[in-house]
Amino acid sequence: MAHFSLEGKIALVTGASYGIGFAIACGYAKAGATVVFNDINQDLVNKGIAAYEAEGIRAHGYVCDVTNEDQVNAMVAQIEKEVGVIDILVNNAGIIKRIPMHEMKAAEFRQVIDIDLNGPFIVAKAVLPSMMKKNGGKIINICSMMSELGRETVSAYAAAKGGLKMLTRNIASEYGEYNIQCNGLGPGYIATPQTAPLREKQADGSPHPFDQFIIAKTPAARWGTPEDLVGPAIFLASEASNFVNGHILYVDGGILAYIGKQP
Ligand code: NAP
Ligand code: GCO
Repeated sequence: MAHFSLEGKIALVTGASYGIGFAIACGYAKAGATVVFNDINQDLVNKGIAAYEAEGIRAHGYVCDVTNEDQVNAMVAQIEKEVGVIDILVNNAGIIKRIPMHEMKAAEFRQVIDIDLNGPFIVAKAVLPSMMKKNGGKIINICSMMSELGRETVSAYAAAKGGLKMLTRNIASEYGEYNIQCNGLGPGYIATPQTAPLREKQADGSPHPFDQFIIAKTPAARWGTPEDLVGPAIFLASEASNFVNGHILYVDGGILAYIGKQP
């Protein structure tokens, strides 16, 4: 359907050598977009390019740390020169540090905020001028359950993702008149390298307690997969969402709606 087509569009997905970003970028390519991605070092970029090729996708990869404004500005200029003006930005790159707040160093807190909140600001700021000039664009920020909820050990991540929710709403507010839509995608608990520690089997082979906890908290009674995010991500990147702005689309199997199964 034309509404959901990304034909002729150029999409930059940050931190997309693997994981959620990679799945979204593959979905965008299959919907017709030209895929551009960055990652933190050449090794990851090379691995990413090979992974896209294995999917039959010719992706453009760049080494760029999203927290470094000079690197980001140089990357966007290089993309515009080599590929074209970016139509769709997905701020996906992110980290998490699971440390009890009273034990977390300020430098560790700052690092999470820098990558998960300052990074999306820097990259969105870099792509806005061209989107404003062509009077159109899509910015999609990868938020989280922690944009709404807290839990033990993730103070920095929750602060960053809560801030990212409001940055999303502010970009929507400030740039809607340029036909730029900025929305958030809020994944639930997704099986990727980032959550692997929460799913590791116990020494006796039993499931990780957190694994069981998430199953009980999710009406769908399963972890999400990166592929569960692809359709919603295409929706937010396509013309089908041209009047959706400042919205956080949670793709969580129902976690936020559910008190949880009685033990
Ligand atoms: P992941 O597997 O850890 O992948 C994150 C990617 O971002 C990696 O390629 C990572 O590179 C890259 N990255 C980290 N710091 C970067 C920087 N400074 N500049 C550029 N790239 C950088 O994570 P994921 O599970 O796919 O998550 C992707 C996004 O979804 C994150 O924003 C995460 O917070 C969010 N999210 C994840 C879940 C979940 O359950 N998995 C749920 C909700 C939201 P390295 O390999 O070098 O670290
Ligand atoms: C955690 C998890 C979560 C997920 C995701 C949930 O430790 O609680 O890593 O934060 O990554 O953000 O939406």
